[in-house]
Amino acid sequence: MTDFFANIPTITYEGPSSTNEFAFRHYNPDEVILGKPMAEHLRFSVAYWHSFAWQGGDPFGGQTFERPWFGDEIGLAKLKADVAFEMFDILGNPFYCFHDADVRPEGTTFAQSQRNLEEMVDYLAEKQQSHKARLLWGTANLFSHRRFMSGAATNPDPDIYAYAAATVQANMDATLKLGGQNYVLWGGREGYETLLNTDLAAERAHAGRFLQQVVEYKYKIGFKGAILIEPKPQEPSKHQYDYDVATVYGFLKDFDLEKEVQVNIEQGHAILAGHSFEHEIALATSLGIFGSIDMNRNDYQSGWDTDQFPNNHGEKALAFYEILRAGGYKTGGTNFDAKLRRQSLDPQDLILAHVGGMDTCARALKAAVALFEDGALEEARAKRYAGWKSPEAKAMLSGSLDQAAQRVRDQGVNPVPKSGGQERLENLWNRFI
Ligand code: XLS
Ligand code: NI
Ligand code: NI
Repeated sequence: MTDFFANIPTITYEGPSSTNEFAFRHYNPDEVILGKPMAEHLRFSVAYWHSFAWQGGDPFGGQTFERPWFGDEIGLAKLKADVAFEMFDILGNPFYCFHDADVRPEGTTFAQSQRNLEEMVDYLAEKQQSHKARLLWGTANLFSHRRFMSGAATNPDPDIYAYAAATVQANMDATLKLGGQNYVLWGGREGYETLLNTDLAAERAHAGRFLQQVVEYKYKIGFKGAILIEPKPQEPSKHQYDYDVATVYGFLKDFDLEKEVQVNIEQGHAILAGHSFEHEIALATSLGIFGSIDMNRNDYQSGWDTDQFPNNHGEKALAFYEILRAGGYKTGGTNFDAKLRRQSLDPQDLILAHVGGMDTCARALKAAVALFEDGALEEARAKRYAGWKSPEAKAMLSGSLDQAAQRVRDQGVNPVPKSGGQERLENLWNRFI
């Protein structure tokens, strides 16, 4: 045991009226709703990078956090893992996620970085033996080191493509070894700063081939989890190729990967793309590519990815409603891709941030479940489209444009506009929040 979280108790459910800061008021992991425990609906995960690797810097200032594990030695990386699993025990989150760079010191050569990763993967495997948290997904950091400044798979330099391939291979091996349920690719620098120096067609083709190679490698090593792309429109690149769910779907279709790859949708990225979180989830579920979510909250004024912990359950309820409608997560989960504000220096801030985030999501889930069980919203939706059940309506879709038009010419179809009833449904929705 380290003393980092000294005096912080294990967090348990005490119910909505509890005033104990170190307790859940809504997240009750064992409570069965819609036939399964809340923990299985939510599948919470902690992001190693924000909680344990990030040092508190922003574009105008550097490190604010002082953690006993900061530094480039393997012993410190192990201390970091010790503290991480202590936090997972305190919170009871069933999952965690990491990039290679979060868990191991960077070596001076690829071989040394890989040895460091392997040593840390063995250490994390031991931790998983003696603690409950498991790996939701692994991923490679292909964006922080200066070698990746012009991209990874989309880099103009083929040597970087090779380096990215070796890095992803090592991370997929690590994910397999730790029993990870998904492997994520977020292409932060797979994009461009200026079209003036960019061969867009070549970069896109390389990104497509790279993803095919990742899928081929998945089968080669027998990884049974899902491969997930995490869309984001920009930041750090001016323009990122995996802009949003619709763009990713077109890309997957283009490279015959739409049955092989799904998406990991992040709230803040949806906002940056000019969408709502629930829009991105609904689109992905309708396309059959929904995988997992990165849960956070974006600042609506700042215009960048602020990765705040969620604290507005009404906002998240719509997202969970879409996930419920689609039948819930399969391999995915609710990963807190969220970080403290840089002034939140104390160990307890890390715990309280997650407690609040988990409670916000649990409350959102409960609202979504209640609305779902009530059924009135789905009834109204079904009623709105009921006309499409008629044989003439169905026939239009299998026939030609001319046949569809004929109904107007021959039968004198004269449509009567009907109310969409939005405010009524908004009132209904509000009853459950
Ligand atoms: C950055 C991304 C990143 C991915 C993992 O904006 O959200 O944290 O989730 O590489
Ligand atoms: Ni993310
Ligand atoms: Ni993000």
